[in-house]
Amino acid sequence: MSTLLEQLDQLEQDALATLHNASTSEALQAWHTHYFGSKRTKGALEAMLGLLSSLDKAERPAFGKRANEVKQRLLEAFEARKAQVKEAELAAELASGQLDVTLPGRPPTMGRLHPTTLTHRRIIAIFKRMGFEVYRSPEVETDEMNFGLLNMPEHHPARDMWDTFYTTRSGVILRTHTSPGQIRVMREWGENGTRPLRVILPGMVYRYEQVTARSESQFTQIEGLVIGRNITMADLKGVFAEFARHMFGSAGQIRFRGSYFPFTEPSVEIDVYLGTDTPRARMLTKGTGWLEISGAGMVHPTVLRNGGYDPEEWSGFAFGMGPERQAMRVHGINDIRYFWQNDLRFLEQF
Ligand code: FA5
Repeated sequence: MSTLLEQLDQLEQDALATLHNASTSEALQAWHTHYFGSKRTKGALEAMLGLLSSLDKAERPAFGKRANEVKQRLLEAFEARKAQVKEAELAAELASGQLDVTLPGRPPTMGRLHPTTLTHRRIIAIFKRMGFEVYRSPEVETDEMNFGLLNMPEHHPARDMWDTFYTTRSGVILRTHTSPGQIRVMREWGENGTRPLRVILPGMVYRYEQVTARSESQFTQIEGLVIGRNITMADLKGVFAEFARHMFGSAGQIRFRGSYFPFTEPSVEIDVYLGTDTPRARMLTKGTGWLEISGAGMVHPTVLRNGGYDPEEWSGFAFGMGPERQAMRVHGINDIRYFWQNDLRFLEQF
């Protein structure tokens, strides 16, 4: 017994002496591993405890108690030494001048809004000033909403106007335009066809079509819908002209051109003038000087009826505009593909 206790005393003395001499974090770690072991190795203290079984039963409690005292003492001494060494290391690092606290910090880089978001905000602000509310409708739509209820029953040839992304779920598609939102907002906010509406519906649309400098397969639209008792084509022209004045400035010219959409009658398309002075303008306008920015027209009676309004009593106009095309006119962007390529050199300019 006495020899084991002596060995324990000796271990304690040795340990305290080597701990005192350990002056780096690495040396401290090595010391700790030597006496207390690691995941893979047994420490010296534990090895000694293993000898407990070789003692007489009567001697075991005294040895166990002493071993615990040694363990506590060593752990406390280790923590104290660790704090001293850490402080000394920090002081040495500061003194060696490797850390220049006068160096300016790195400023965090600021994120910014996407040009499409900025354009949407600008367009929405203009329409809000004219008393429009904003309605959001889903990007994943039913065939019925996107086509059927907009006066394009199955097999209607006008469905070919939009090349559609179909999903694996029958009757579910990615919307090709924001117009299905017309039906949704009439049904949801129209109070069974009794409430006049003045809304815009912004959002992403998808078309399985050829990507060119003026056409993307994923882009945004802002739909507009006004329903009231005596709404006429003159209201459409007035609202759109007012919008264009704010968007493109008083020098910006727009024109209305007769067109066809199954859900409006009569229908028009609206162009903004880019001119033909530069190769870019000629390319984007196919040499005409005019870039199409919106489809529009008087809401078709069938569509009013599908939204819950009596076409004998109510009339309305609608439009569906392309914000990216307008941003191209406002900022002189010559290719629509820049919008969704995520090239920071482009995006950082806004
Ligand atoms: C439509 O999508 C109709 N829903 C618009 C409408 C709404 C008419 C309400 C009547 C009443 P169109 O396919 O022409 O129409 O698209 C409308 C606008 O979206 C275009 O004028 C153009 O500005 C923009 N646009 C169309 N296709 C693309 C494309 N591939 N890439 C970028 N912008 C596009």
